[in-house]
Amino acid sequence: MADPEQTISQLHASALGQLELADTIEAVEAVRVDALGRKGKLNEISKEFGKLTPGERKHIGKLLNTVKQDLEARLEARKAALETVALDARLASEWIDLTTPAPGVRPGHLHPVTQVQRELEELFVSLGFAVLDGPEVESEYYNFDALNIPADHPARDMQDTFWLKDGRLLRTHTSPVQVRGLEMLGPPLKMIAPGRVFRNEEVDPSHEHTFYQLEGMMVDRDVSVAHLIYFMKTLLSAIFHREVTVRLRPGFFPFVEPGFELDIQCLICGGTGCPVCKQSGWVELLPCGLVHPSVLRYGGVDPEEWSGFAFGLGLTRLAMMRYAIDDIRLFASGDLRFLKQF
Ligand code: FA5
Repeated sequence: MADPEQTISQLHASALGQLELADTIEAVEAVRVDALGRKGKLNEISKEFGKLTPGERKHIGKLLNTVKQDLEARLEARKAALETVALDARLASEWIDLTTPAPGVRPGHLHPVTQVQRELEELFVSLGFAVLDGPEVESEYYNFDALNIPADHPARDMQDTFWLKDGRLLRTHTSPVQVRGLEMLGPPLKMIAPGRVFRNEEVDPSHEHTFYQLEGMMVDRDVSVAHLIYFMKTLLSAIFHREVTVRLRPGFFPFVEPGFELDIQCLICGGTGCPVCKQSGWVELLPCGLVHPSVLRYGGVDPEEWSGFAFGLGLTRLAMMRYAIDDIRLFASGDLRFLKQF
């Protein structure tokens, strides 16, 4: 064995040199394993003790222990120093100034169509109407057949839609809730059913493929067109808070008899003609009529005893008129500059 004392002090010096350079906790640990680990350099020396005289063994053993203790202490000190540096850096980067005023809360708000819908719901609830919901994915039966629109009826072409592979469809109007409501609640009945509807049609400033309607229906004894007109007028004055010019003209829908179209004078152009009213000065808003006896029968109601009116308000169009919005596509555009105005 070469001079063990010299070897030990060389190893000591070399370990201290490496420790000086170690600038991470992992690097310090590597120095420890290299010098003091089970297979470390200082332990290798102990293996050679057999070759020493008892006197040398005692002396070298003591030296080895002192060096080990010294290294142990310095390794710990270096590790602690590095941990403090790491903690300081973390604290500096994650520092939060609790005295800084919080950024203002930026609350969202209801979509303009929802606002109009909620107002109408409140109005109709105050008039004793129930608010019903219907499925957006509807059966052909409720969307068409039960509304007196059999498969070969031309009225189906006016409401082309999106079909599912299983034969169901995205409802083209809220009218299916008429029959669902009759089945569920029976007469006498006053209900509205707001909701989203879908049509496979060309999109333009006044037509969307996805829009909102609000269905209304009242079934009781001796319900007449007079009731219908009263509720239509109440609805319009509640929404517009002012006189609006309307016109009532005959309209055909297989599920009402007689049927009407209630149009409102275009509030975008004041009736002079614009892209929203297609230059006609009028906007179709509120088709309505007296519930067809066949529909009452589909709903399990005897038309000899009961009669009713129904209407299908174009809710998205109403919101356009209410807020003078000249393009229906803005509603679903997700453009915050547009939405923030309401
Ligand atoms: C219907 O959907 C009937 N179910 C309404 C009805 C109910 C009549 C009860 C009688 C009794 P229509 O297809 O006309 O009818 O649509 C009703 C309203 O929805 C229209 O007056 C219009 O305001 C609105 N509307 C129709 N198509 C679109 C569209 N593509 N984009 C936006 N609004 C539309």
